[in-house]
This record gives sequence, C-alpha cells and structure tokens, in this order.
Amino acid sequence: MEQEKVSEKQDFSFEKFKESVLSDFRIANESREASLMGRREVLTGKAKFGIFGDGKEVAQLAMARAFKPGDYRAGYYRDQTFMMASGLLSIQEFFAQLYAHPDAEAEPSSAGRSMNGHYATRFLDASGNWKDLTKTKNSSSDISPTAGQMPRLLGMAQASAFYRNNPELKHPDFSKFSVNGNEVAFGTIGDASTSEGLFWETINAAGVLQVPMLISVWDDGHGISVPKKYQTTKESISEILKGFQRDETGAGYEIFKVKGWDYVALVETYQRAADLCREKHVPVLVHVEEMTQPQGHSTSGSHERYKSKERLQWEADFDCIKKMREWILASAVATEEEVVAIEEQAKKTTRDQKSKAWSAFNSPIKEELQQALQMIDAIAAESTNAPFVAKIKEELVSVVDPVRRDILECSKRILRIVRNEPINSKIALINFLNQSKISNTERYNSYLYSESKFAVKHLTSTSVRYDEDRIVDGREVLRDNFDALLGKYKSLVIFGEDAGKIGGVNQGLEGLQKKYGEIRVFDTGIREATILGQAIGLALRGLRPIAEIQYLDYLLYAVQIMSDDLATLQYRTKGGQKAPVIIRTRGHRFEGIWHSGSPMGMIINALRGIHICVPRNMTQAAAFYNLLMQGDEPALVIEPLMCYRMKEKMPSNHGEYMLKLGVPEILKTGNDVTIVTYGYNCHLALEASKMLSECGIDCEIIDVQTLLPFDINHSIVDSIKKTNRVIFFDEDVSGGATGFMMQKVLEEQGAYKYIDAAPRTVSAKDHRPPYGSDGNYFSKPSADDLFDAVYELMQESNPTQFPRIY
Ligand SMILES: Cc1ncc(C[n+]2csc(CCOP(=O)(O)OP(=O)(O)O)c2C)c(N)n1
Repeated sequence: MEQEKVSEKQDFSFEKFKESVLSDFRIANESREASLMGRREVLTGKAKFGIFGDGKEVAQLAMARAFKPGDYRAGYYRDQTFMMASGLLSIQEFFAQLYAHPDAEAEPSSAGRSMNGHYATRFLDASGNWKDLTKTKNSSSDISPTAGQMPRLLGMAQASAFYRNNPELKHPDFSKFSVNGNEVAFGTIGDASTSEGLFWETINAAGVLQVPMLISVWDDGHGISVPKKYQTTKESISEILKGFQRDETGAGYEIFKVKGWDYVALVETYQRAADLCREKHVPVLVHVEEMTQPQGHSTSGSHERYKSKERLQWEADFDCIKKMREWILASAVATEEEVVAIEEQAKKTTRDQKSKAWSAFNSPIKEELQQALQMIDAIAAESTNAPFVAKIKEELVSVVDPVRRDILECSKRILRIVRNEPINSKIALINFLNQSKISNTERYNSYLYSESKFAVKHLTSTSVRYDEDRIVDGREVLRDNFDALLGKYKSLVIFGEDAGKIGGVNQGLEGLQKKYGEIRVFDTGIREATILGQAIGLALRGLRPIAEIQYLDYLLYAVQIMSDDLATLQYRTKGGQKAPVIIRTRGHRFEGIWHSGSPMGMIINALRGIHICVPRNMTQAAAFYNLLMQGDEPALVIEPLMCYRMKEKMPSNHGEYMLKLGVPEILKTGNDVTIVTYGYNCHLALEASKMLSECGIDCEIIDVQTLLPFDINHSIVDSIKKTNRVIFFDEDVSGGATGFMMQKVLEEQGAYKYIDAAPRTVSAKDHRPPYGSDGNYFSKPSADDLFDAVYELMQESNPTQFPRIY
C-alpha cells in the first residue's frame, strides 16, 4: 500500500493534478445541475418527489477519492455526487430513478422502486450469484428511515475484520468478497440523524469492535427545519464524541473535523482517514461542518420558511462549489475561461442525459398508449356506446405525460361500458390488460423473496436419522447441530448476547466458542438493532451469520431494522442484493410480561420478505437451520422457550436433515375438528385432544411449522373437508397470527365452503401475561381453554351427545 502511494505521488505532475481537480469540478457542476433540473422535473410534474445532494458536492468528491475497489458504502439520500464521482451513478441513471424507471438496466439502484436519492450497486448477477465484489466499488442499498443505514454499516466493516483475521476465510471460495480485509465501509449520515439511537448504538459497537468503518457526518445545521440547537448537545457531534477519541490509554476512534467547502482540506482529510481505517482497522469519524442546502431539504416546501436571511446569505457565500471555483482560480489551477467552459458543458451534458433518461422511460409507455388507443378506436367503431368510449379516449389523450396506470384505468372503464356488447374488438383490449397484468407484476411485485436457484422454495425435506435410541434435552440437539453446521460452513458465524463464552442462556451453543474460536462464536453487547445490522452487513459480504436475539420479547428493538432493511432488501433492489441472515431467538410462553411474548401478528405483518419458522421442538428447529443454510434468504427461527429441557431423541445426521418451509405436519389425525396451531401450543393441543377423546371428540391437529410461507400446498383445507370444523389456536393476541391463519385457510384455500360451524380462534388475552403460573394460566390459552372451545363447537352441533359441562 505504501508503494502504491509513492507511485501515485511520482505521477503527480501539474497537468495530472489539474486534470483530476477539473474532473472533480466538472462532476460537482454536473451533480449540481442534476439537483437543479431534478427539482424542476418534480415541480413540472414529471416526477413525484425530489431530494438532492446540492451543497454536499465537494466533500463527496473528496470521499470518493479515498473509496477504492472492494470498498462499501452505506449512506443516505444526499450522496449523488459521491456515487457519480465513484463511477457508480450516471446522470442518466440519476434521472431514471427520479422518473421511477422500472427497469434495473436503466435504474440499477432499485429498478424504480425507491424514491430518488436512494442508491445501490448490484452485488448479484441476473441469476442471483455473487459478483466479484473485490473488483468493484460497492454501495449497499439506501433506505429512507434516518440512521437506518448505520447498523448494516457496522456489519460490512466487521466483515473486513473477519476476512483479515480468520485464516479459514483466506480461501478461493471467499476471494470474491475480500482481499485480506483491506476494504473500508464508508458511511454517511446527516447531522440531525445523529440524534437517532441507531447512530449511537453503531458508533459504540464499532469502537468496541475496532472495525474499518469510516463514517462521515454531513452537517448543514438542520434536520429539515429543526436546527442543531434542538438536535445535538453542544451543537457539535465531533465535540460530544470526544470521549471516543483513541489515545494511549485505549482504542477508540480517530475523529476529524473539516469544513464542507474546503476542497484541499477535505481531500487531505479523507486520504488520511481512509488510510488509517484501511491499514489499521481503526474506526474513523469525519465531521464535515459548514455544509449548505441551496434548494432546501426536498421538493416539499422551501427553506425560506425557517432559515434567517443571514443564514441564507451565508449559505450563498459559502456554497462549496463556489468556494472550490474561487480556490481553482486563486491557485491558478485553471483560468476563468476554462472554468466557465466546464460550467457550460456541465449544463449541456446534464440536460442531454436528462432527456435521454426521460425518453428511455417514456418511449415504451408511449408505445403502449398507441396500442391501447388503436384498440379503443376499434371498440368505438363497433360499440353502441361509441360516444362514451370516445369521451374516455379523449380524456386519456389529454393526460400530460401519461403513465401505465392512466392507460389501464381508461381501458378498464371502456371495457366496463361495453360489458354487455358481444363485440369482437374488445377481445384485443382484454388481452392487452391481461398481458399488462403479467408485465406489471414482474415490474412492481417481484422479488419479495429470492428468485434465484438458491431460493428456499427449491429446497426440500430430507429425513432425520436416528442411529441410536438416545434421549436428551432439546438444547443438546441444537448444540450438536450447530456444531455440525460450524464444521460444515466456514462462512458461518454465530453471535449474540451471551452466545459466546457461556454458549447461550439456554446452552444451545455450549462449548462451541472453545471449539471454533471467538472469531466464529462470540458475545455481543446488549444492542439488538446492531446485532441485526451486523448480521445484514456480514451477509451482504458473503458471510453466513446466525444472529441471536436473546428473547423474542426483545426482538422489538430489532424489528425496525428487520422490517425496513432486511425484509425489503431483495425487493428494493429487484434482486440486486441479498442478505441471507438467520435470526435465532426463543420465545412464546415462559414467565411474566417480558419473557412470555408471542407477538406473531406483529412479526408476520412487519416482516414480509423474511421467512418465519415456528418449530415445536429443537429437532424441528435444527432442521430449519440446516435448510436455511443452503438457501440465500433471510429467516427468523423462534425456538420454544419451554422446550430446551424437553426430551427428544438425539438425531445422528446433524447438520443434514431438513424441513421444507411451508409444509404443515399432521400431528394427529381425527374426524371431528381441525385444530391449526404451531410452536409450543402443539403440545397443548395434543394434551387437549386426549381430554377431548375421553369425551368422544376426535381432533385432527395440524402444526403449520412455518407462518411465512404458510401451507404452500393448501393442505389444511383437505382436513377441513373431512371435519367441517376448524379452530385456529396460538398464544398471540386475539386477531393476531390466528387471524392471519384464518384468512389464509378460509379465503385463500377456500375452506369456508366446507365449514358447518363458525370458525373459531383461541388465543391469548390482549394484555401481556402476568408473572407466575396463575398469571400464565389466566392469560395464555391453556389446554383447558382449547378443550372448552372444541367442546362448545361440538355441543352446538349435538347438544344431547355433548351436554353443557360447567
Ligand atoms: C426515522 C425517520 N424519521 C423521520 C424521517 C423524516 N426525515 C427525512 S429527512 C429528515 C431530516 C434529516 O436531517 P439530517 O440528518 O440532518 O440530513 P439532511 O437531510 O440535512 O442531509 C427527516 C426528519 C425519516 N426519514 N426517518
């Protein structure tokens, strides 16, 4: 690395220096023009919303100079100049995103799915295989929640530490992800967003872990309208972070402070910061002060409402591009004429690229419009409702810059009008609508889950084998299975609170740190959101994390990042990125308000895009882990707290046996009532069914095994065809996961047709369970509650045979 620097220096003739400075100046101007023109596109209705990077250009040019192939970015919506300067975003792509161009070729960041300013590069090829990420500069995919980029930044930085320090990863299998851990994870965040807890959690964790994370704070003094006075103690993030500064007494951060309009200082600062971070794996914070926001926060509203005249004047005087221009002239890097030529050319280039982006976005829509209009004309020629058809056509023709929605809405209106007319001409328009449904499903609804050959849906069950009749505690099954997985997958790391030294609070990892080392099985701080972020960042860089959240009740701390980042990742990049994170937690009934949670409705609704496995024992849990390790998708596995000490037969083929997701298991066959349940409640259902059979009631018990996906083969309806009665049973609140299961079975599977009695749900009380056995009994549904519900159903149909009991 030293040698590289020397040779760069040797090449640094004035001409070369001038060329590179003026190249930066050109990019700054193009980026600024893109911001100005972008705003106009929104105000004239071509785009819906705009948020731009004006005022932040010069610092981003400096940061881009330090950003090397193999490096990663986790940033936010202000970073267009950085992306352009790094060669990761063309001006045309910038506008394609503004227009929501739904094609990944034209808009590689998100295929029109994210609003403008949300950047990403494509880590995967079209088949879902990893590209060689050491050869490219890489950006993880931005999300809108402020500071939401921080947790994954931590993981991406930690991956470098693993690749450098774990000899087992220095293997051709991992050569696409790292060159000796030399990669820096660059983060960016606005000054106001440093108020978020995620910022502080990440900063602390990266300091503890000493990972190559270089975080820049773009400080323009405001978060929309709210000034620093209300955001940051002492109004300075670098000032209050001083305690993190590394010194002779301990490891910590290197903290830099630099002005956002000072090109020379910025270039020097980023060079030093990145060198230190890359070579020594020291986390670095660069506080870039005195940035501006020439057009205000976004296209929603103007900053004149909240900035004083003096502030606005200062922002005009200290505009970073203006200051860069002054420096170029003052230090005779270029003449006024040269600078003006660059500025003029930047305007022209940006305008041309913008037009190209618009035409690429708009041409296929125009073609569809022409097709539709011809079909509409044909209908008008045949229809007795011709004047009405013509009127709708006129409306469609008069729409300025129509989108597909306009074409489809008008087509549907016309087809409704001619619904009773047996005219041939309408067939073409119906076919057009149906074809459009297919292509728009691909455009807008694909990739919630993986569509690669590694997708979980392609994996099937393989049998568990028992070579001996050994009965053990459930947690031993898990432990031996994790042992096998750690042996099988060198990329697997398992971590969480108490997961390392003591092997987990329930001993599912007992002895594994000792066997595989702290680099594979390790403890973390108490920081659920960044445990998740760590996992996302590691998975984005080719590692296979199993992140442990100690109890299901504390998943709430991580749900935001799971929901906003992990669950949307494949979708918001249209298959351009993946993070196959496995989250391991334990939950459902145990003791008290915060150790008995089963908020499954919240989970399945917040986490579409993540598979949700709800095993009833540890063999089943292990089978899910084994399967998930072979797939390329994120999943949450909730181990039932009550089952760690429950006895299970010890399997022999650890790490091998698998359970296909979305395939329910019939635990007991029966003819009278179908009970649909999962997790620990399966055991209660079996207990209740014994009591029920003593009363002559024969239950069929179905363990759905996974909530997402849910019964992919629609098998539950077959049971209901036989029993004609169904009860959905779990320990979530009323209308939670039971409501979800009911919708799936009655509506999606059409089971309502086979039901003779009102379908029922048996769930927990709407408050959380109080501590103690009685608290549990009176809050969580028990075998008694299930017995009563089933018995009532039977009583309704035959009161003589099933008289009232209590
Ligand atoms: C969690 C969350 N809260 C609120 C918002 C709405 N919001 C978007 S940007 C923003 C201000 C951010 O200011 P700052 O971090 O200083 O960045 P800047 O826009 O100034 O670059 C707010 C409040 C959001 N996107 N996410």
